[in-house]
Amino acid sequence: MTLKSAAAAFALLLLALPPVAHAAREARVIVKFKAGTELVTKAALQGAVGAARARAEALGKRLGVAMTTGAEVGAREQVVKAAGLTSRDLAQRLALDTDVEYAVPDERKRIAAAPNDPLYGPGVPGNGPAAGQWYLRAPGGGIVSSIDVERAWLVTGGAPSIVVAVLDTGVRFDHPDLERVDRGGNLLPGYDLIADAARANDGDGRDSDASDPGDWLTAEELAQTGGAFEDCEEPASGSSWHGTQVAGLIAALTDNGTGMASIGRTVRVLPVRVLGKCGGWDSDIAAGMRWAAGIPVPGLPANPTPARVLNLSLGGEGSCNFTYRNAIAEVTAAGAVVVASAGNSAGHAVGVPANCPGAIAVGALRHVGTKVGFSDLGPEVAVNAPGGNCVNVEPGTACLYPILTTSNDGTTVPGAASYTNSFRISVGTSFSAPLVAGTAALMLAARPALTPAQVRSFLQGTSRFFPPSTSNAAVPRCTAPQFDATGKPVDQLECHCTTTTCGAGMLDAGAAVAAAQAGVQIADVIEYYNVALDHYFVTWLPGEIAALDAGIAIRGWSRTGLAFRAWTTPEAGSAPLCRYYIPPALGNSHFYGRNGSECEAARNNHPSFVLEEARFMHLALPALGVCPAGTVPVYRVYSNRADANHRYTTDRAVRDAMVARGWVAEGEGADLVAMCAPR
Ligand SMILES: [Ca+2]
Ligand SMILES: [Ca+2]
Ligand SMILES: [Ca+2]
Repeated sequence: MTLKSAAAAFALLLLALPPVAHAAREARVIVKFKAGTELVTKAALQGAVGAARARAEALGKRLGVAMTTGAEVGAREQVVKAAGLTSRDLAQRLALDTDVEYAVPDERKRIAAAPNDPLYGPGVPGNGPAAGQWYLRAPGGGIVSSIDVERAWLVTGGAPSIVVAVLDTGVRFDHPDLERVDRGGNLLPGYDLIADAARANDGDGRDSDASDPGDWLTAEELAQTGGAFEDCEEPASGSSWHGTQVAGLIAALTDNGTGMASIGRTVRVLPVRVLGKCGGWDSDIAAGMRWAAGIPVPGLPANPTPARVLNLSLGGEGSCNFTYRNAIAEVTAAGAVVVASAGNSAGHAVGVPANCPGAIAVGALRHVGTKVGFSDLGPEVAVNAPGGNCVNVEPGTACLYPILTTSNDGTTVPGAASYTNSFRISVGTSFSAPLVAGTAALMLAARPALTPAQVRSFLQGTSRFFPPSTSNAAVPRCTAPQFDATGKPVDQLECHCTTTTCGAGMLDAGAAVAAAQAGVQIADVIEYYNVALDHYFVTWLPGEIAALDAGIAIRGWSRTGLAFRAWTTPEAGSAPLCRYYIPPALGNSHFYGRNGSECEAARNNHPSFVLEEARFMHLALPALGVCPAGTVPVYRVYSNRADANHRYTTDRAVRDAMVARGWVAEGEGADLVAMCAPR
């Protein structure tokens, strides 16, 4: 090629590139290479250290883009960078290459603490919240959403073998209510995954010191042309000590006569530092997730203490990408539970990575059990837990229900160890997620063999009902995330939670850990018939069965000879059935709601129905009328009379005979299947 034609080709290449909004911006893309291609095989000859660079350079040469390598994310998965085009454009071009499995923009995630709006604003230090650690105690005294951890502690006080990874800003190892394991504390060494030294704020890239040096941002840093934070969208702020705050809720030293108590008591926290100044990159977060779960990440030493639970109190807007999908699938397969905060955009859609398949997305409740204004919501939410709310919102007045936790006094570099309080508050889905992560750790301490799917199911299947929408007419019911005419998300502040917007219910740590200890239990559900009433009734409760059989306390019932099986603890894939008593005027009968929405409808539309059991038993639900493997259809027929009665049976012929008598089959699909019972 002559000099002249080289110049012409260069000019063409420049013209071919799309215009860029910000010349200084560098494209960052996470790329995963296909296995066994010539490009990958050749690059592997450069050894463990050189392979990523060789892959980036070879692919860049092929595309005519000067590409450099960034951090490694997983096997054949890495960051690549290039100047002069956007991450989106670079990802699109890379995705077209035949050697590339996928390429997605590497985006920033930020801490999910509540926004620093004036309503949540800071005040003067020195005063604790009116109700201390209200969020941990048994509900009562007008506090509805607290998680009843003392009941969980009757089962277990945790175990040092259960490790919870806190993927966050690092941690202050010098907090006397946390402390390193070798000094009698609950903090493992962990790792610092932040590859970018400016963002890391500790003078270097990835390293073995996960301590939090502070993540403050100055107006000067943000304004500096060509500086590391030129494209940062966050405002100037002091250091957050966010990782220390999250870690305290999970594993602050408890019963030590100092400071606060934690949920996990003796479980251990693995600090995995992925957030620094102006948040953190997806690439560092995904690499940190793998490392936390004990999955090898190129360039990092093996994790000697793999975590069973990963807490991600972080997120950003958008949909789940391949990087998070893969990372969550891999860590779940390795046996780790992924808990993520739903986000704090005032009722917009759940953020990423909480909206990814397999993540347990946690929204936030006020102390009275309604959705707190800042919390996001939607069908991806698994369960809700307290996230802190102030009630008093005048400047300078005490916040009544913050989530008190360990922190640090430093506004930039670390200062004295401290606790958040009514004036330096912690509120946000950042703090509801670790309440779930800590509960999951206790569940695993009670029964280490639980799978991630079982942990999710037990958390959901033992959660308490949200308060009925009739409890405060001034508060609207939550709806699915809304958008205005221009497609912009609409805020949805305090609202009455539903099972389609805030998950299965309110976290009940006591019930979840008790169920985990019991493990998967199955009982026979026995059917009875009362001739005088022409009513059917089913139960698995041994005391009730004995009373019905004796016919003394409860008269007139005899066994039909039919029975089916049901889970009495929330096995993975099952849905809880509520049990309502319909009073004499409306039927003198019992009704078993087959999922959250039927139970919700019963309590919102029929205030005279008496809730006897929120989670009476657990059955699987059919998908388009088809029951999952290992289960058999349960049919439900309704008498269609004033004395409303239902019959539940696994016998299709019995169902058809009832329909012939004028009863109505209630179910889905061609066969009208209502539920599915274990074989
Ligand atoms: Ca570092
Ligand atoms: Ca470090
Ligand atoms: Ca303590």
